[in-house]
Amino acid sequence: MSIFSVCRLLCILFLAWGIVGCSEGELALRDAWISEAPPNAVAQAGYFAIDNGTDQPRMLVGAASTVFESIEIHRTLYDKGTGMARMVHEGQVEIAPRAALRFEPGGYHLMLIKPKKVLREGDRAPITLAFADGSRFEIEFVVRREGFRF
Ligand SMILES: [Cu+2]
Repeated sequence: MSIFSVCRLLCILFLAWGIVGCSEGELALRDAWISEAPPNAVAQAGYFAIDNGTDQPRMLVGAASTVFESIEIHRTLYDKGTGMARMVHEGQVEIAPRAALRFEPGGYHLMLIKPKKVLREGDRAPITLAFADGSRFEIEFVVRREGFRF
């Protein structure tokens, strides 16, 4: 078993326990969860936090999973005039050096499109995050019932 796969295994275990995050090359992922959706929903949202412990910006450029037909990076924006929310499809998101970025309801989210199975509270889904430098991180998202929103 390579060092990488040991790290990845620990990462998946730790995220499953919800105790600590995962760190590979000083990029740490934590608090990965998916909002439970109504049975016929064509999309739901995934959230997580990234800590960039390096001196270089890191660019998240995509995500994929065997559990969803496709995944897009979205951001929810509010029109101050109307109070209406709308979602914007972001091609990429930069995580600044020595900074953290949180994907959370009402902000950045992974738009998880066409789930291939119904995910219930407590279920887990692996999602691979892809970065501009070619690195990829697979992490397990845990389904939570926290109100269906983006
Ligand atoms: Cu969205």
